[in-house]
Amino acid sequence: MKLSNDLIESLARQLDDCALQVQDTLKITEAHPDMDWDDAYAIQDVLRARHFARGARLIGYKAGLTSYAKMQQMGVDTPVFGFLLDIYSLPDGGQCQTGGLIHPKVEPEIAFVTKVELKGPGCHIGSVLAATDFVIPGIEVLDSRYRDFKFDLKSVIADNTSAAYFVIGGQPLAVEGVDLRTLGIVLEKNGQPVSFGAGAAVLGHPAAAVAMLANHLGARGQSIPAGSLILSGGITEAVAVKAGDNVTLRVQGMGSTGLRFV
Ligand code: 0L1
Ligand code: MG
Repeated sequence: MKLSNDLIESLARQLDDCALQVQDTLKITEAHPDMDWDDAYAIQDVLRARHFARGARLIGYKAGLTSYAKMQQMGVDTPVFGFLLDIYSLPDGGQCQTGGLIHPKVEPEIAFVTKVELKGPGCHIGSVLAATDFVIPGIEVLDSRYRDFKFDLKSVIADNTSAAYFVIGGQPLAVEGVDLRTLGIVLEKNGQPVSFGAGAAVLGHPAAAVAMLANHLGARGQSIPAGSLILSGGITEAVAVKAGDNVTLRVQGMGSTGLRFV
């Protein structure tokens, strides 16, 4: 680690304040170019502890930047991982308040719900499928705290990978009943299809992203508990939204989920 504990605390507070005050900031590596991966995840850990102190609860994890479309969109070359809290969850078909967000975007995802603990190292697609209770369509609402979504990997990890909200809905399916690689998706904004894709866009198989997450956590002495919700990453690039927009994700054989931005 390159940063002091005090600096890690202060950077987490800076990012937390940005979210609470709906203000953006420059990516933190501008001022701290020497920070390393452990520093980035340590800042994320402090951010999570600040949420816990306010009463939020951990409900799962997310993998981000897991598709080549997203990596290309954001100019990076490797996935990142973050946490999901109960306060990020929105009701299916419900409202998302844009007043509390800086510059929201949405992305279509396959969400996994686990039935047994997943602990790396050594997790692979097979272990993830064996540990999955069901998969379900999900839309993640991203809101980077960085100006114009301009960040590098360490900055975005510290910022909990731009997590803001998510919705899941439609038809949950057991993984035995679905080939997640060929699963087709359509994301609609205001009734118009705006992006299309298939599950294989996420690292060849969305379960590969969950395996990477389990191995990442395992390297830090952590695991994915049974009953966790995991967002496996955007299948397409993210789409900007504003108040007045309606967004629907349709997933082949799994129905749809959606949000209204107000
Ligand atoms: O879930 C994601 O893929 C987000 C990772 C962070 C990058 C972004 O804000 O788009
Ligand atoms: Mg995502």
